[in-house]
Amino acid sequence: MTERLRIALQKSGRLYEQSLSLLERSGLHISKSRNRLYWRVENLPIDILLVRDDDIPHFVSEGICDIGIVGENVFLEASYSGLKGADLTTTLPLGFSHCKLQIAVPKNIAYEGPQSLAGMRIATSYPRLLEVFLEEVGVDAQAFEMDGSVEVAPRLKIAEAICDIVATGATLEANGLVPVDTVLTSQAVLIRAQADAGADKEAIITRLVKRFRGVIASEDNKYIMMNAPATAVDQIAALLPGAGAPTVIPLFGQEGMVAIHAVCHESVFWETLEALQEVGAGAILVLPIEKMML
Ligand code: PRT
Ligand code: ZN
Repeated sequence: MTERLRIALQKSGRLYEQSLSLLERSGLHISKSRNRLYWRVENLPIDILLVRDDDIPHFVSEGICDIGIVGENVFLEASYSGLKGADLTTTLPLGFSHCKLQIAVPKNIAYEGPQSLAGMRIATSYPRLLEVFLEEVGVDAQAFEMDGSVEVAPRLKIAEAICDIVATGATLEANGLVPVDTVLTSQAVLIRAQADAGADKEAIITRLVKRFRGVIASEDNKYIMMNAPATAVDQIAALLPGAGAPTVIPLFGQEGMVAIHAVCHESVFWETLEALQEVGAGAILVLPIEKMML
């Protein structure tokens, strides 16, 4: 019997919905029992464990799960802090939950580079990542660990600066703080142990990673079609964002006119469509791509 692969997912929170959606769009039929700890995949030998995101690196390191989806920030902090079991590695960046781990100081502080942090206490939930950063820039400052509400630390005089996750920047602004340095740029990643998981599990991991890549690629890619005079093909090909050689097909009954089809590997903006129209393209359609196998 094939050994079942175990995936660790965040139980609830910022990663949950997109992690689940990635699995479902990769063709996993998940039987979502009321028990929100453990779900079974019906059509593949996979089980899903729903846990707090901070537990995910530890579960994978200790072999309770084979792979996991977690923010790179949490993965690296856990790795730097020392894992009890196997060393881990990132297999694939997943393209969601983008954020930055940034150092921020009160607006009124004159910041002239990392040396301005010398002697400061910096509140953070990521002390190891902060210490590595401080070491790299050669600044002697103290990481002060807090579990949450890091952004209030300067106001409460607990610390002079903070090092926290920033997405839109609204939390910093609401607390009179400005970002001054970036410790890490992060997104959700797929993690696994560096060691071989055995033939059965390796085969299913390889299949999953291939499907994940396909789902991620299909999000960034669009299929574009239009009609145009044959004389405009070169100009049109040059305008298509991130497209390979387009397919050019003669239009029946319309001398000198062709249909042009292409897959664009980047976003297609309105400005591109306007530019295409200016060089003679008409009936332009931009379609989403449901699946890709690269
Ligand atoms: O309960 P559990 O422990 O599983 O979840 P959690 O509360 O520890 O984590 P969660 O769900 O908040 O975040 C999971 C992951 O999402 C993080 O580890 C990051 O990789 C990623 N992520 C993306 C974020 C944010 N965006 C984010 N904005 N994590 C946290 N924030 C917080 C940040 O701490 C700060 O308080 O949002 C605030 C800043 O947001 P802006 O938009 O005001 O800048
Ligand atoms: Zn957490």
